[in-house]
Amino acid sequence: TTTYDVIVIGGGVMGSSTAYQTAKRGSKTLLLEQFDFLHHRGSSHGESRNTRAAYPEDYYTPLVLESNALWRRAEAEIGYKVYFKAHGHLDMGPSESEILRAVISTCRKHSLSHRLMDGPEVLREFSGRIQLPENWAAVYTEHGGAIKPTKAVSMFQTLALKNGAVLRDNTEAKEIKRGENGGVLVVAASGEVFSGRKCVVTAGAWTKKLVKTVSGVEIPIQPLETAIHYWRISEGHKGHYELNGEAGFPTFDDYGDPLIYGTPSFEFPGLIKVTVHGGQGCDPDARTWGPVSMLELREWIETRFAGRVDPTGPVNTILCMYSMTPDEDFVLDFLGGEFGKDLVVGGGFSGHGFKMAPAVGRVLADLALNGVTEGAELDKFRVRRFEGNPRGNFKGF
Ligand code: PYC
Repeated sequence: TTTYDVIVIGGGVMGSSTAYQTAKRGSKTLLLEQFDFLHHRGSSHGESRNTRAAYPEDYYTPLVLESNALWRRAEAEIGYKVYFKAHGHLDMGPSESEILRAVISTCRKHSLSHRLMDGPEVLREFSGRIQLPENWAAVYTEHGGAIKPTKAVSMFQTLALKNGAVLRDNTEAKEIKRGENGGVLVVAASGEVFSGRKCVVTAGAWTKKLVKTVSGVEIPIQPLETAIHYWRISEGHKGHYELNGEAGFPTFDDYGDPLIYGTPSFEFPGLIKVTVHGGQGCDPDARTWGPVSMLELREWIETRFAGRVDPTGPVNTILCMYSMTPDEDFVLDFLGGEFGKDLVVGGGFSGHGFKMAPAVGRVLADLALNGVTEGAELDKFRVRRFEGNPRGNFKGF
């Protein structure tokens, strides 16, 4: 039987990017997905994911900047685009807030050119389309854009395949065990057994369940059901108000409570994405698919867009899942225990990881193939940072 160099479990964006990386380096790679490839039950489907480099947590910025270059490289290899630039990115928050200070400090640390603007400046810069509350300010950087998620996953899978990877969907990993001569054995629900020297688990909202089943280790990665809402842009005197990238509209994060974020209008003409960060705790195998509250969004839209977006209700909604950790930082680490360095976990992307998938794939491939990596502050991403507090202190979900 074949022994793979690397078996990647989970064919969402992180697993597909990892499989692309390992296959491109000449490693015999198997990518397993429990459902159909490009399914809509996880966190990697839909029309857009934001990118931004000016993170309050400065250790994400290098991963974003590296990913921006890697998105371009993968696009060149496949021959189509998945990354679309907006007119920069705007972070809004109370003028004296810790979070805006942190964003500015990140910009300085990583030499990102940025502009701090007060309310009237924001109104002028964005032609009266964004209105801040009193005593609020905003930080503008050029690094804003959106990635087409389903297309991006398909791109990585195709590139992995072109580089010799084997891709299997509708193959659920039920068990991961030690092989007799080292390495790992992955047992599928069908009973089929796959042998690998290394294994990478990138199972998204199923990561906690799978890791617990195979090792007893409970990583506090809480699946959340979330909804991404699209709102109708009102008619201006020349048709729809232009809230797209070409007309100078940014991606944005509003650091109020709750955190509200969105993209310019480019995916569905005449609609703009405005949505809330977070969601409701769920079992990924028993979801409610239920209604999600959006009261706070209506009021936000009414005031922030100065009447240019219809606040009555979203006209389109896409359901999705988060894999939330208590500190909203990722998990990129060896599982340890009996698996030592042979089982790597990439999970807990907490609703903000997609943009970094190329760098995450690079890091997970490094860990699996070389046992070490650089360019990522792994101390922030350790499995064991939750020890002694296995349920974590979730930030309010
Ligand atoms: O990925 O930029 C992001 C984001 C912001 C809020 C939720 N996700």
